[in-house]
Amino acid sequence: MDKNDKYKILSKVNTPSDIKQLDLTELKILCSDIRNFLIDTISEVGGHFGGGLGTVELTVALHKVFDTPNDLLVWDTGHQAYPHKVLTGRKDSLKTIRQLHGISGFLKRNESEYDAFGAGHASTSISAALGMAVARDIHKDKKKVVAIIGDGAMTGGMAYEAMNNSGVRKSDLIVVLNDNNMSIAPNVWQISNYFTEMIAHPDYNKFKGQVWDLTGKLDHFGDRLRRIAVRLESGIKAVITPGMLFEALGFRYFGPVNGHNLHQLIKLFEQVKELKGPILVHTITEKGRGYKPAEEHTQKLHASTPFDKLTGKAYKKVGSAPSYTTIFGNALAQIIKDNPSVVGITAAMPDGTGMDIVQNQCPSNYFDVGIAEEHAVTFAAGLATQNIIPVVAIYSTFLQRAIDQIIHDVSLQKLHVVFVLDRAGLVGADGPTHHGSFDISYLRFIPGIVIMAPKDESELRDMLYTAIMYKKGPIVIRYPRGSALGVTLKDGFEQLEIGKSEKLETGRDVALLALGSMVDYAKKTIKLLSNESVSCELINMRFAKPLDTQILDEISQRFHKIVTLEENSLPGGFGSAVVEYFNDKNYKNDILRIGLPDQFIDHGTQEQLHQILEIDPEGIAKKVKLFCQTENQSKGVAV
Ligand SMILES: Cc1ncc(C[n+]2csc(CCOP(=O)(O)OP(=O)(O)O)c2C)c(N)n1
Repeated sequence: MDKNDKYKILSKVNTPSDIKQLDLTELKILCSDIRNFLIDTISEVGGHFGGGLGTVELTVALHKVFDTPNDLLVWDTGHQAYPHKVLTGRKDSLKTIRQLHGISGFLKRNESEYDAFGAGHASTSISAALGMAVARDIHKDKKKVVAIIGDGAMTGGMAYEAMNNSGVRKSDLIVVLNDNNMSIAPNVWQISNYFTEMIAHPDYNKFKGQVWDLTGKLDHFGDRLRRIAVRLESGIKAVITPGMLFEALGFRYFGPVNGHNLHQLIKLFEQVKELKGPILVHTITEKGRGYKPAEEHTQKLHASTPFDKLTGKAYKKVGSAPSYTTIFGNALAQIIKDNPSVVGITAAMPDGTGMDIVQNQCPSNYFDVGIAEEHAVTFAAGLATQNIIPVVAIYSTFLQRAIDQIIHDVSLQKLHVVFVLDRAGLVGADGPTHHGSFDISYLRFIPGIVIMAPKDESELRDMLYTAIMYKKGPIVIRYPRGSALGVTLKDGFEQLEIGKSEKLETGRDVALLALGSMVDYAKKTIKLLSNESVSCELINMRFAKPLDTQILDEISQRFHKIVTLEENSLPGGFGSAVVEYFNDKNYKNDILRIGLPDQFIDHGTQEQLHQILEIDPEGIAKKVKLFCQTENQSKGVAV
């Protein structure tokens, strides 16, 4: 079938100006086209899926009513903005999404003038939108600012900080709460339960009609009418209006509206567009809407690798080893069964972190705190004061949120909290917002903290056990995204000595000090270099802090040339720690630091990115060979 026949209206739409003249019937066909286009494209190339299917009508209504890009749409998190990408000049490039040199899976200011604010981490939109609204007021401009935030992102504290500040400032700002009752997993938003009960209540539905008549069509009498309405109905209203919370924060609340009813959405946005002050529009949508397998999927197909369009099932990669995530989840569940004072904590990522295994096997030792990394850490600190051993599993990139909590609430008080950082290193398709490039740098300066990285999944199990047995304070394990190496696992666990490395190969010309995922790459590098007659010693360092200073002293004596290898940003990383130590000891060795460069790294597969950055075995071999051939490098060269 010709593409133009298949997407009848979408084929004629490239930018929001193309939808301004469309009537409701045509707009409805456009929505259906966008859905089919998303299903056709994302089933082939993979990507975030369910969120976008749920925001089709919302996106069309917003671009129909608002004058984008002059009016500013600020999407939270970003994975639900695929329909926005389709309508804003990126229809043809959607098939490149999340691929090397293709468009981003999230919002990106330098990708489109319609992306008013970059996103990837949750709960930022209201703060950014308020900043834009205040700037507009300073410039005496007229543009509208709209933040679109999901109910999952609403579990993040920053959203409330921003709402409180908006209520106080009273700038004109519209917040659309896209409530699909789902985060990635079912949402843990207490307010959402409240909404659900209230919305279903017959008294509420009867009453809502009356209040809406009085307050919904606000003109310049609106405030007065609203006050009267509130006074008249205060008894009932205090009990049953879902908007109470938002109104207490200074927002006028409109809703809940059916977020798939295009007519209702357009009418409502046209009305609230002209209102003053902070407005909250509460839309109820369904994640995965219009695609049966997604609607029925427990996670509403939040994201997927390429999948079969008929069944919604992802095509399976054959023969890959279990992921580090699964190995971790199983190991933690095994440990909890022997020691019930150990608990697992996730910040809205049960499946992503492997904590779903603990949830299934040891439900009373499992806590999902919502998208609230800061809270997760201090909650863990509280547990630790009462002789519970909390294991907090958070992606490296999201733990960035909680640095002060790690310093002030955990480390300063020497509380025994185990931090498990999945996705440490380059994550691939999610790109710069999600790479776990910085955790060694943002943790290493904290006094007393222990930071480990396993060379394979068996060592991950031992490190988890070691961390749980440690008892003396905060202890961190970082490991990469994806399949582990497929090594044989033993049944039990071994407790490792803190700060002790492991010598894996003895060599003559150069010492490779490798951490975590880089140990396996170093082994492959050594094979490549053996053909070039370069003989390498290999140390699995295991600890970025404390360093194994005994082995460093020994290596400094035996080798002039030393290479550090890590999958962390070079500034402040493991290699920097080694260089600091050598400098403090006045050792004069040549040190080459290999790791992630001091830049934000775009998206692509992990393999592609490693290759481009020359941190794959071939790239490392090239660098090490050159280093060995060069005399008298200055100390701590980074490449
Ligand atoms: C700070 C942070 N923690 C965790 C995540 C991972 N994450 C991505 S989307 C998502 C759920 C978002 O739910 P919601 O805002 O309701 O959007 P929906 O997917 O339902 O459209 C989570 C937890 C994130 N992006 N940012």
